Amino acid sequence: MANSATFRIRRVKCIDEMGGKWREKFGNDEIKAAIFSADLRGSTVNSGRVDIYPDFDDGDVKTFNPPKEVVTLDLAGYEGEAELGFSVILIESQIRRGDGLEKAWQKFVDYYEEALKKELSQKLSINPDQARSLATPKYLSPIPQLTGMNAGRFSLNPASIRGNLRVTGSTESIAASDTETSGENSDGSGINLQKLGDAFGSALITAVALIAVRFAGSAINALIGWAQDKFFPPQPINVKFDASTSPGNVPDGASGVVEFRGHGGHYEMEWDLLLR
Ligand SMILES: [Ca+2]
Ligand SMILES: [Ca+2]
Repeated sequence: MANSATFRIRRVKCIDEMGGKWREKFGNDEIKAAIFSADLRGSTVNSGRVDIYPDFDDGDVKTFNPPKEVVTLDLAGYEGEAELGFSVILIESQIRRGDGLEKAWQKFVDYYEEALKKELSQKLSINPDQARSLATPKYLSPIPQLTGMNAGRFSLNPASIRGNLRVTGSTESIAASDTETSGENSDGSGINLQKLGDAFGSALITAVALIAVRFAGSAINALIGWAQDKFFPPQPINVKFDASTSPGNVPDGASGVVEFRGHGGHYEMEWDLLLR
């Protein structure tokens, strides 16, 4: 069973250096990247500036072998079809760098917390602090069956078992109660943990989309205004994958290429998601 998903950069290609022909002739691009995301237990993650390559010219490709590991997300024992989102920012910075990345990160966190609060209050009537206290390690794990007749983890409908602590008078409820951490917040007794995981996932997808919209196109100037370094508009990556894929593998569909355009430049980044 996979415990985590790690976003990795496989390679970055400079299709067109930033600026016009004069800048391209006399200078090269010093490229870094930053990735924002959040895990299935409600923790936001920020890679900070990740060095890619300091001297890109047209056509240059920086390949990481093995791929460069950037951020790792806790899957909380989830084994179903998962969806995670990543906000990827490409940055060109040479001598000076400003606080644009820190401000972009704060925006991302604000969007995430706002979306999470809304999801939780509408669907579960709890707040983010309560949600995080319930999101214990592996809280989304399928619950093993206790009886011989139903031996095998998925002998009953997993969706009805997983984390549904309201079911009573059945083997599911016994199994569910047994996995609840003792001394847990008492609000936990009525919470569907699958819905809790869904709320964290939805808030993440919303935050990734909002940061892309907020800083798309000309609005990127707002971000550049904060920074000495140059930002490409943040690109959203949403990836759906089978979280039951064996650890050590990249699940089907959990890889791709994302493009960045801005400041007269054009780059592409090949990425994947490794489960562990
Ligand atoms: Ca150019
Ligand atoms: Ca050049």
